[in-house]
Amino acid sequence: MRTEAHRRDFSAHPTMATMPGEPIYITTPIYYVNDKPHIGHAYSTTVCDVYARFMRFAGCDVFFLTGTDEHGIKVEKSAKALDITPQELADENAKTFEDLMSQLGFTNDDFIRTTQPRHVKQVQELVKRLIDADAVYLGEFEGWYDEGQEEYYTETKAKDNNYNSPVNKAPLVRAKESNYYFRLSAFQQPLEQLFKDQPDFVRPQARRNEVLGRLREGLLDVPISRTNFSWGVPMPNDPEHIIYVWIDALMNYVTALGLADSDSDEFKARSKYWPATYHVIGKEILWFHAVIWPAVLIALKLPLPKCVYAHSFWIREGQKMSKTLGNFIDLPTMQHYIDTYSLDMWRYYMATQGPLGSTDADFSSHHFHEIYSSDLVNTLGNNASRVTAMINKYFDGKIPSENAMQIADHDWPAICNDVVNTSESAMKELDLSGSISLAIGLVRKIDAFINLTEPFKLAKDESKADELGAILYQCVEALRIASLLLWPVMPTKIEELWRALGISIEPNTGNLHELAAWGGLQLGGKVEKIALFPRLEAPAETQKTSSSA
Ligand code: ME8
Repeated sequence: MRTEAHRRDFSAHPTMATMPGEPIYITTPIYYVNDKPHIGHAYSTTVCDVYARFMRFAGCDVFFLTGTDEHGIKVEKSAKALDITPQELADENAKTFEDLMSQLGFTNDDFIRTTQPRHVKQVQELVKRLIDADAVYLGEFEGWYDEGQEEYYTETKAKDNNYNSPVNKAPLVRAKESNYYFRLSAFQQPLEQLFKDQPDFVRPQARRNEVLGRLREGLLDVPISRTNFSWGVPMPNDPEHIIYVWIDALMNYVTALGLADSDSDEFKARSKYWPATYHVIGKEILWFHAVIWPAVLIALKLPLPKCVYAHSFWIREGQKMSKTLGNFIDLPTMQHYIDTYSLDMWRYYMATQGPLGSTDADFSSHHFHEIYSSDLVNTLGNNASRVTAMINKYFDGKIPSENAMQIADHDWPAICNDVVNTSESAMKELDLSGSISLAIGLVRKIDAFINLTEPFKLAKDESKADELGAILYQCVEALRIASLLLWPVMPTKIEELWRALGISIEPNTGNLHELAAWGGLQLGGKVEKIALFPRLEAPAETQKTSSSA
C-alpha cells in the first residue's frame, strides 16, 4: 500500500540532470548548396533537433543552429554551367534546405547562410583579428598546377600522372602563388593540451584517437586565401584574395551569435550561448572541426566548444551512397518513407538506428519496416490502444482512482522516476538511442505488468474493481510519463496521444520535471481510445528479402 505522502515525495524531489535555464548551443554542419539535400543532412539535423527539443522541455535555454555553406569555387563553377549567378544558385538551393527543415519538423532557432551580410561582415572582422594577432601571414607557395582544373597537386599525385593533368592530359605547370596562411603549426602544443584537459572534446572515443594520431604527425600552416576565384569573402586587408571556404564556413558558429559584432542585436541576445555545447558533424569533416577550428578560436581568444561530436555514415542496403552509384536517399525517397510510415517513424528510425557511434549504419527498407512494427506498432501503439481501450470498457473512459495501492510489488513512481532521470542523462550525453530505448522499455514494462496482473480477468469480478482501477491508473500514468520522454523524437504522434488522454502540454515551457512527477493524471479525466500506428504490409522488396533469408 502506498500513501499520499509517499506520492508527494517523488514529485517534490526530482533529480535534475540539467540546470534550469542552462544555456545550451547545438549546431549542425552548414550544408553545401551545390548539392541537393539527402539523408545525411536530414540525419545530422534530426540528431540536433531531438536533443534540442528534449533539453528545452527539460528547462534549458537552447539555441539550435543550422544553415548553408554557399561560397567557393564549386558553387561558382556550377552557376557558370547553368548560366546563372552564384547568388542565384545559392538562393535556389538554400531554399531546398530551408524547406527540408520545415518538412522534417525541425525546431532550429536560426538558419544561417554564409552569403548573408551579417556573416560576411563578421568573417572579415574575425580574419582581421587573426592578422592583428599574427596568426595569419602572407606566404608563398610553389607547386604543380593543373590549369584546366585550377588545382595544385602534391608531388606524388603529379608524378603518378607523369606530370600531366589526370583530367585533360595537358602538362602540369610549375606555378607560384602568394597566399595568406594560418599559422596552424604554432598551435601544436595548445591543441595537445586541449585534448589532455578535455578528454571529451572529440567524441566518440574512436574518432578522438584518429585525431590524436594525426596530431602527433605534426601540424603545418594552412593556406586560407586564394586568388583564382571570386565567389567568397575578400580578405579585409587585400580584397584580391578570397578567404578559403572552410575558414568562412567554420566561422558561422560564432557569427550566428553575433560574437564579432558587439553592437548587433544578435550579440546582445545570443552571446550567452557561446561556447557551443555540441558541434554535431559527420566524420569526414572532423579535422577541420577538431584541429583547425579550435586553433582559430585559441588565436581569437574565444572559449572552445565543449564537444565536437563526429557521427558515422548512413550506407544504403549494405552499399556506400555515392553520386556515381546514384543511390543517395534523396528528398523524394525520404518523402516516400514519411508518406508510408509517418514523419514520426522517420524521425524515430533516424534517432534510434542512426550512426551516432563509430560504425556506419545500414539503411534498409526491411530493417525500417521491422523497427516500425516492433517498436511502434507492437509496443507503443499496442500499449496505448490496450490501456485506453480498457479504461473505456471498464470505466466508461474515466481515469480510475489509484486507490493508494501498490500492485504486484511494482513501485511505479520509483520506476518512472528512475527512467526519467536516466533517459535525461543519456540524452544529455547525446546518447539518443539510449535515452529513447529507456522510454520504450518503460512501455514494455507496462505491457508486462498487464500480462502479469491480467486486468481483463479482474474485470469479471466486481469485488476486484478497486484493484482493477489501480492497475489501469498505474498503466495510463506510466504511459503518460513514457510519452513525455518520447515527445522530442515523435512530437506529432505523442501530441495525438496527449489529446486522447485529455491532457494539454506545452513542452516549450520547460516543465518536463514537473510533468514527470507521479500523479499527474487526475481522477475522472476523460480518456479516448486511440490507435497510433496502423499495422502496415511489408513492402514488396521486404517480403522478397525475408523469404530469401
Ligand atoms: O561538408 N551519413 O557540407 P555537406 C550521415 N559545407 N551523415 C552524412 C552523410 C551520410 N552518408 N553524408 C553527409 C560540408 N552527411 C561543409 C560543412 S561545416 C562548417 C561545413 C552529413 O553538404 C554529415 O553531417 O557536404 C556531414 O558532415 C555533412 O552532411 C556534410 O554536408
